[in-house]
Amino acid sequence: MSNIKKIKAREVLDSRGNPTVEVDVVTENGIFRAITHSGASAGQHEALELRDNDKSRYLGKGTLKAVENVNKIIAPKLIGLDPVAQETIDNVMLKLDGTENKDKLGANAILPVSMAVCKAGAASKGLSLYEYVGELYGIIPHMLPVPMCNVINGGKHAGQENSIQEHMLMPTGAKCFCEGIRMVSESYHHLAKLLKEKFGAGGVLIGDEGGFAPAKMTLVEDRLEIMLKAVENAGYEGLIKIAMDPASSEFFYNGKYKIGKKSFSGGEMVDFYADLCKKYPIISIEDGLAEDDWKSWVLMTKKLGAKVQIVGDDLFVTNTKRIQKGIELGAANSVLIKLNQIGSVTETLNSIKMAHDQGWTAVVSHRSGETEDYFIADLVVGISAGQIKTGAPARSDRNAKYNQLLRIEEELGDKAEYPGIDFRLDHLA
Ligand code: 2PG
Ligand code: MG
Repeated sequence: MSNIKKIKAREVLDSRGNPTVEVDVVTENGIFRAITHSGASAGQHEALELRDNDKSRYLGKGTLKAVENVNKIIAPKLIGLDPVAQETIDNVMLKLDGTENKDKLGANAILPVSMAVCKAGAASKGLSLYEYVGELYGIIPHMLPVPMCNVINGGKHAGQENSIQEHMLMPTGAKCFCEGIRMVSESYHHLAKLLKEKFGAGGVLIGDEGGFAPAKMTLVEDRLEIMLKAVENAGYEGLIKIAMDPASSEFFYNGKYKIGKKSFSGGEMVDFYADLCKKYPIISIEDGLAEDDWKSWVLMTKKLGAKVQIVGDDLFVTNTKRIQKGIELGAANSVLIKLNQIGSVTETLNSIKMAHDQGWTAVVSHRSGETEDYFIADLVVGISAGQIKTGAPARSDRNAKYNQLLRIEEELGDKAEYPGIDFRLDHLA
């Protein structure tokens, strides 16, 4: 038995230079550390991210209250517990909070404790984190994910209003994860060259997720075309497909979607995507519609769902209540999974289970504000999700995840699988 001896939280910085919460859980096996992440295009229905709102520190974004909630309220209740009791420990924290949206303690207090406990639990059992997550989820994991690499950043991640947020490459034609990440990395460098030729240094400015943010390229068609040209120049035509996350709640005003100077109804947005899918090899669209525009989601799933993965992010916020509603309505066929949207490991696993039981896919995701913590890499393998979205293959906050996946693939050796173009098949569930 190596029960929890000590829990200590502190304020550290994330990839955007904003404060976030780091937690150490100490057991006889050592110190287990986790850091929570933070969104910019956050959904309205997410669990609460507690900020100090003290304008004299970090422009109001300080996290000292959340740190104090860990050190003074959560820690005393967890000392002495066995870290392998993940569900019990998460439930203790949920009870301590007692609100629907973690309004009292903050998801940014509860989640890093939950993640650090999970790492301590893995060590107690002598397992790698992905193996232990597999045990919690009830499977023996061996599936590496197809990465969704966001090589052109827009919207809130690039300081641009009314624009599509994420333009991603998915190396579905690779034979294994390490080949996939190499294909995307090479394409990324070819993209840099093309953008520099076109726009000079301004073309290779970087957004929050490590992708380029060419401000002058206002048309989505132009952005997709230059990405495909980069893929072709790298020699991978046909082997890399496209995924998009418009993050459309960010440009939805009074019932209308506004992209640049154009204005669309929900139905017109669906037609806009249908048209893009005819022209380009798009295989996945996330948040094509706004977080409460259920009717248009249903329409889009009916129209495009057979061919295209329709992923709900702000729509579902990793919350089983909203996923259940989506299943009943037929509003999507995939759920984006973000730990801090719901705020504990157990609840995250429950959301994944609900999606998988329905035959839907689950895409494990980073946030735009990330850190060196690569928990999601182990999570995605542990649940055999088959897809991860964690930014461009650039910047250490993003590559920390890809690098951990390379290590896991090496550890799995011959047992490692890579779904490639079959990433949507039911057997992944
Ligand atoms: C998204 C995410 C991550 P953010 O919209 O899917 O890419 O962005 O973390 O800013 O919500
Ligand atoms: Mg999103």
